[in-house]
Amino acid sequence: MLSLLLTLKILLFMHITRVKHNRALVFLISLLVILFCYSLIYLRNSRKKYSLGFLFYAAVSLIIFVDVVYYSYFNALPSIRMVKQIGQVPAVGDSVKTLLSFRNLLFLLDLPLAFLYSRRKRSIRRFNRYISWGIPGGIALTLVVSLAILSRLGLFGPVTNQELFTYHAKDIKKAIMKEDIGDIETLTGKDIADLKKRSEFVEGKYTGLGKGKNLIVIQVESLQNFVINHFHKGQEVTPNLNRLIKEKGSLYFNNYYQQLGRGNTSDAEFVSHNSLYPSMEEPTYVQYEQNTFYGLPWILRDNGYTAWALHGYEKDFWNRKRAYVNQGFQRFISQEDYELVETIGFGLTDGEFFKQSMAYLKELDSIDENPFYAFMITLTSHNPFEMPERHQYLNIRDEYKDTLLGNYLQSIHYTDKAIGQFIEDLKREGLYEESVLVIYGDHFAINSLNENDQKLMTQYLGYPYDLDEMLKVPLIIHIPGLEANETITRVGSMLDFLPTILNIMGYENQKGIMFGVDLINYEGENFVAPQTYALKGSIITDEILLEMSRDGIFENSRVYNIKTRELLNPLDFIEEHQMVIEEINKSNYILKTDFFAQ
Ligand code: GP9
Ligand code: MN
Repeated sequence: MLSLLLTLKILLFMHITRVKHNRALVFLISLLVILFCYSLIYLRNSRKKYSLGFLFYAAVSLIIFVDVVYYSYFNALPSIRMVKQIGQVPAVGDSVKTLLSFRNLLFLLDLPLAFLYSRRKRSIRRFNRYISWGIPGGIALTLVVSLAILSRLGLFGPVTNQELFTYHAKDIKKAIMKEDIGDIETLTGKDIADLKKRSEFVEGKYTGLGKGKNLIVIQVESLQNFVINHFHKGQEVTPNLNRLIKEKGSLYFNNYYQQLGRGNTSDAEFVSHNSLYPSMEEPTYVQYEQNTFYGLPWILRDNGYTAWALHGYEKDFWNRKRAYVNQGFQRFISQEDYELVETIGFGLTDGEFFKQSMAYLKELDSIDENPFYAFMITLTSHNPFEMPERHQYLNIRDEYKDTLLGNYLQSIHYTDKAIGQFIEDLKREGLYEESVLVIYGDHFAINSLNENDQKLMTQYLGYPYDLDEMLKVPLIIHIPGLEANETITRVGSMLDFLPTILNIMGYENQKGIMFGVDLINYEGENFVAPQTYALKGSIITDEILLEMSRDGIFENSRVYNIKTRELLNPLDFIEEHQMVIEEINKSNYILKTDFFAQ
């Protein structure tokens, strides 16, 4: 009975995690594992077998539940290494709640009934040794032979990437094998020279205009690019950002992508500061907390700056407090340094965060004669974007009221207002003209891989809401004293932030290796290599988006022309696909070997 229910749950799991290719084989492997475990349990001659049967059922149900909840947000299955991050779940409680759809909860709801069922009184049937060992043995053999055949057919990876039991078994094995140094053996001298050449400092447009100025970077929670210059019912959603973009001295990058791994928001920070790919095993701030880095805070410090980070939430979230030491921050102003006079969702509101941060910026400014680097992370516009009425300033169209989109527009509008006020305050304090001001979004707000949201957004925007629109965040750099105003349309990502901002600030990266390029002065072609939402091997260029197939078979990938939406043949892009995998592997090698410590 329980084995039958579990089989149904597997089918639902396959549906939710969108197993598209080799469905029958994926199902077969799951079925064999279930049959094996249940025959092993039920063909025993012990009274305990019913409790054991229930325990197995409950454990697998729980694993599937965690998988589908994780999948609903990240569009990937979780890694066992993420268990360490479990402590963060209460903090993101509201966001998790939105993922607890009835469909996801189904996996747990029947457990009490299953428990009662397993406690029923029944007579124990006796099995002889041949049956109680022979049947599970036979199934195990079939399973092993099936896996061997799959491997022969080159289908082992494609099936086990999608199949519940083997995915987790592979993941656990990987987590245990500590000596794993990634997918490449070494970085050759040529690799290093090529990387350095690509991100080298060249005198060009806007070079050094920020030299001697402060740098204030605001990383905005869930700020997506589509809200820029966007009107809802005649109301400007982000009037303050739009005004900043139009100002003299502003550069607006409108084809700029998020670049995240397992660390979400904290990876936006990590990648922007270090120009390295984030880890897909654990949040980089956790896994590589102790590594030596040489990113933006360090480089600025080596040029006399003092570097502080400011964020109105708990200092340990995403392991920030500990990771910031090796990232190069000298002080972290966190929740405990603010008065929690007004909170929404996670904690301190952006309005209060900016208001109270001004005193800290002044303190930072007064440390010495040298300029400072302030890295500020906002919080309020976090999923599920529910704002109290007093902060709902937009009049939302009826059909979008209380939808994720309607709520998001309200909350990002609120954050824009808070930023507008902060800019006014910077002007009043005389800091605006003395500082290069950078604003960018950390990641998307609305998931295009969720069918309902995708439909809602496509209908709302009037064009297909696909991965490209979802993964795009705005980057705005304001350079005081610059007469020009420019919108930079070439493709780029957070990986390119460090070389780009260093060139503007006029400081070279003397020691590091950067995987990004200077988006203003680099003359070659650029690309984006996502690993989350679109799996490793995916690539976005100025022309196309290649979404790597979830089963790992390249031919099953989807490629489309970003402008015309025309579908293209993936085989025409195999070189690009291999190149991005190499790039990521090289970057992983840097992290795994603690390269900058040598
Ligand atoms: C919390 C914040 C949110 O400090 O940065 O992180 P997220 O849930 O968006 O990754
Ligand atoms: Mn975030």
